[in-house]
Amino acid sequence: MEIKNQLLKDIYDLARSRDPHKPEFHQALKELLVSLHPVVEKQPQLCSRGVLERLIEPERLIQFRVAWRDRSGETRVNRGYRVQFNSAIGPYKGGLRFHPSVNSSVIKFLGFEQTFKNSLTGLPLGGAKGGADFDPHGKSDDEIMSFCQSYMSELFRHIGASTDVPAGDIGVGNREIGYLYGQYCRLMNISEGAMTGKGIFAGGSLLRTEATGYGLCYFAEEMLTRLRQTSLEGKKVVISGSGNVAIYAVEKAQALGARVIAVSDSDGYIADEEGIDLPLLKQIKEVERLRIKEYKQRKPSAVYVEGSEGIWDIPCDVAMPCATQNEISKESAEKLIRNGLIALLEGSNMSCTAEAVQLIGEEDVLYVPAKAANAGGVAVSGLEMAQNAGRASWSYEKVDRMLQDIMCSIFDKCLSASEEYGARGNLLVGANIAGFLKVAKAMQWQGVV
Ligand code: NDP
Ligand code: 2IT
Repeated sequence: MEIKNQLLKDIYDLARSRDPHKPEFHQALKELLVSLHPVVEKQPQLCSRGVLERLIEPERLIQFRVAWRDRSGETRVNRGYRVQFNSAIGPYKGGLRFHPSVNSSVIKFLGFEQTFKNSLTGLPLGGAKGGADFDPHGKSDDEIMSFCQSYMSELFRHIGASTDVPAGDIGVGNREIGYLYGQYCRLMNISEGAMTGKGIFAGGSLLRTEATGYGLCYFAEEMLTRLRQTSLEGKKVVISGSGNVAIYAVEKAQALGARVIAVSDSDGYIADEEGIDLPLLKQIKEVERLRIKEYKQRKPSAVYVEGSEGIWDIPCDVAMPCATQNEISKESAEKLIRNGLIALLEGSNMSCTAEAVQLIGEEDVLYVPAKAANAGGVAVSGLEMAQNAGRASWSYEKVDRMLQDIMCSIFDKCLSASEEYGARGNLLVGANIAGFLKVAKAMQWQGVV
């Protein structure tokens, strides 16, 4: 993938010279800039007033110490982050990730991507991301609570219902949101929706837990119907990961008649030709918080293989990576294509390496980048914010209908932008352009700030 336009090349070089050691951020930036070539040619005025220079620079990047005490009374210190990337179209919005791989490059790429994803939802949400290099694996419940409280003891001064609204991501689920939000309310003497993904009994929205995985499948169904005159019914689907996004992608794909034959975690993968046993998966992952290997113990007919990348060797019609960034290498993409892949939808943010994206783009495979495919999670977060602001609580059916409408409208926006800018059916180009246009127009309209 080459950046063709000189202005866009200069922007990329500027970002790299300013932040030479942020490879994930460079990757996400390059992927966007490559797609913007026709916009710069057609509407150069959209890039005047330094819109691109401003867009690549976060409005604020906060880094802080998180000190906490482990179960043996030892003091531990982690590094916390929040990047408030862009507020041109609404309050900063994006998840928190607790994982040892978190660093400022990962947080910046995630916050950058979030800006365009949130734009695609059609809701008034700016872009943000945060987290810490804390590893929740093997920690006791008390340790998790202690860490969350310490993390929020700094973050609380930077967030608020109309300022910045965090949510979950890798390693941050309903339990962690509870501890984080509890500490926020205590410190602020306020009980308002400054976070999403809250418990249903504390202002949370029905369907937020399921939203990302369900949204991914709603997008897949719409795309397969409109572009291939088929559906998920009867398709063989491989879904990586076994966390929040993966579990609810399995649930909705199965409900739509697909046969989901594999899931994974960072140690290895399970292949189950009979179709993944969803109640068993939920019991192991959500209730008992065990490794995916345990599935084989309880269902001996399944196969367990060490190493997570091997999951892409399994022939399938639809691939839904739902674990982490760059989980699909060029080699994995080659295997998927050779095995007859029809569609790949990114549930995880930036699932594919740049080489994998390039390769898939050369084939007749439907490819949906994360900013479009996994936008259902943040979309329902936006609906949670609307409910909180209106002191309302909507039914499951209402939120589900709205989620379906939002995912179908994101598909429409991607397809129309791809047509308008000369790349019909290229949903990567369409998502990047449609996401960018709204943010750029909002920034132009507000002047140089
Ligand atoms: P969870 O923490 O619930 O689950 C993450 C899953 O991915 C686990 O199975 C985990 O395995 C696996 N995983 C994490 N890191 C790696 C790695 N380095 N290599 C292999 N496997 C890994 O997170 P979510 O399900 O919430 O998030 C998954 C992806 O979806 C992320 O990319 C996230 O950014 C994205 N996303 C999440 C949204 C949400 O609402 N939660 C919304 C939109 C996107 P293990 O337990 O072994 O670490
Ligand atoms: O990557 C994402 O979109 C998320 N982790 C969800 C963000 C949110 O604010 O719900």
